[in-house]
Amino acid sequence: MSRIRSKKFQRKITSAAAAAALINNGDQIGFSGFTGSGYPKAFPGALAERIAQVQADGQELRVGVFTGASTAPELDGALAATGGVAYRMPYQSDPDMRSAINKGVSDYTDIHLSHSGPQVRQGFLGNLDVAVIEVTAVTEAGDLVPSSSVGNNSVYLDMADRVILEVNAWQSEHLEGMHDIYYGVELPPDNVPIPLTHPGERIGQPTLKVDPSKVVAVIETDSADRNTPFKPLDEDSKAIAANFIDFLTNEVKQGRMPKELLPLQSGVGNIANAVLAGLLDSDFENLTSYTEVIQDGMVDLIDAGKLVVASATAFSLSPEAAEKMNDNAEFYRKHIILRPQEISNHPEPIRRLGVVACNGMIETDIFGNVNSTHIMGSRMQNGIGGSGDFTRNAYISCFVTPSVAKGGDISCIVPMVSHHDHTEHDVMVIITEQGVADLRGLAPRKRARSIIEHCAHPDYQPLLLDYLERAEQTANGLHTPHDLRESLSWHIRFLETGSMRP
Ligand code: 0RQ
Repeated sequence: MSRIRSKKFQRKITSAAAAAALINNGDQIGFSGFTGSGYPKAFPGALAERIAQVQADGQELRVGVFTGASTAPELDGALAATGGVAYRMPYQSDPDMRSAINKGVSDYTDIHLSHSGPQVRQGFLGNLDVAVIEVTAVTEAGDLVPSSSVGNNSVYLDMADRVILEVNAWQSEHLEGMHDIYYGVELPPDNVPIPLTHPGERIGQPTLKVDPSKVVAVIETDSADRNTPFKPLDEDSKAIAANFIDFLTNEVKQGRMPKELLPLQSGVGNIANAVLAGLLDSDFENLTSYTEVIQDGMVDLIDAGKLVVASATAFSLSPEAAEKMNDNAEFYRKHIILRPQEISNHPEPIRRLGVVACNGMIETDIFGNVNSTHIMGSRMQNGIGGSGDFTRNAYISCFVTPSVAKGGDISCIVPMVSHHDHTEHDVMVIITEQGVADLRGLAPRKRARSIIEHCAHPDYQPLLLDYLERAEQTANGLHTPHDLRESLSWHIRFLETGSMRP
C-alpha cells in the first residue's frame, strides 16, 4: 500500500528537482532533522545543485536553514558546501557547516533547543517561507506520521507559508503510534501548564497536522538516516562511565534518590553512549529516561529489560541499531515516546520530573564554569544544543569529559574557560576518568580544590593548584580569586605553541 494514503496528497507527488525550483533567493526554510535522523534526504541535494547552477549563471541564491538540531552530510554538508547558507540555527555538527560558520560565510545563531521553536513563533527571526519535512506516511485524513525525529516539525508546519513533504519508505511503518505530538504550547500570556508527570505519559496525538492547502510538493524517498557508528569504548570513557555510576550509587545510598534513580538525560557522543553501556552492566533496574536523543545504549537497556520507558525527540543510532529499530518498531514503541523538542527539552517537565542530566563538554574552569561550544574562545564546534535546557533545570546536573584532549596538549580543566555556556550556578558535578568532583553546596575556592584534586590530569594538577594559590595571593577578592593577566594564558600558549604545557 502506498505510504501516501490521501488522494489529495498523491496528486502533489513530484521530483526533488521540481520542488527545489520553488525556492527563492532569501527564503528561510524550516527543515526536519535532529541528530542525523528524520531529515529530508532528496530535497537538500537538489537545492544544492540548483544553488550551484544559479551561482554559475552569475546570480545569487542564498537561504536560511532552520532545523531541529544537527542533520547529516546530505543536508548541512551539501548546502554549506555551496556557500549558499546565509543563516543557520539552532544547532549543527557538520564539518562543512562548521567551516562555513568559522569562515564567516554563514551566520549562525546557537540557540537553546527548547527556545528555538517558540522563537520562530515569536517572529523576530523573520518569516518562515518553506517547511521541508520528512514523514513516514500520510494518513487517509491527511495527517502526517512523523519519522525518526520530531524536533521542531510541528512549529515549522504551522508557521511556514509553503510545505514540501518527503515520504520516506525506509522508515518503519510501525513508527506510527510511537510519537506524542502535543499542541498545547502557546506564547505568553496564553501559555498553560504542560500536563506531563511521568516520562511515559502521552499528552498529545500520534500525528502532525498540516494545512493541505499549503502543501506544494510531495517527494517519495527510500533512504536510510545518517546513522554514524559509535567509536568502540576506550579506557577513558569506561572510567568516566564507572565514576558516574559510582556517583549515582552513592546518591541512592545516601537516600537522595530512589533505587530506580530519577529520569536520566544523556547527551550526544561516544562518552554519553559509554555511560549508558555502563548502566547496562550495573545493578540498576526499572530505569526511566527523559532526554532528547535515543542512542544505542538506551536501546540495549530496553532490550535488557532495565529501561522501562524513554522519552526523547529523536533517534541517534548506529546503522545496526537503526536496522533493529526498523525491524522491531512495534515492540520499541511500547517503551519509546518521541515528542516535539519544545516538550522534550522544556524546563517545566525537566524540573518537575527531577531529571539527572549528563552532558559532554569542551572544558571547565577550576570554579565549574563550563564551555560546551567553542575551541580556544573563538571557533565554533557544534553548539549548545539541549545541554543548557537540561543542565539549568536538572535535579542533578553533571558534565563529563576526558581530563585532557589532543594527546595531552590540552587540559580540559583550565584556570578560566575561554567561552561560557553553563555558569558555576548550574553545574553541580564534574566527572573525568580521574574521578568525580561533587560541587554541590561548595563555595568557589572549595569547588576549585575539588575539581583540581578529583578531575584534573596529573600532568596539569600542580599547575592548576599553583595558579589558584597565586591568585589567592594577588586577587582583589577571595571569593573567586583570579589572576586576570594569567587566566587565559593557557589558551594563548596552545594557540602559539600547540600545547598548553609550559
Ligand atoms: O576533536 O573532532 O578534532 O577529534 O573536540 O570531543 O572528546 O570526541 O567528545 O564527541 O563527546 O564532544 C562538547 C563537543 C564533546 C559535545 C562536545 C575536541 C576533541 C574532538 C570532540 P576532533 P570528544 P564528544 C544533548 C546535549 C554540546 C551539545 C550538547 C557537544 C572534539 O558534547 O557538542 O551537549 N556538546 N548537547 O579533541 C579543544 C578542548 C577540547 C577539544 C575536546 N578542551 N579544547 N578541543 N576537544 N575537548 C544533545 C543535543 O543537543 C543534540
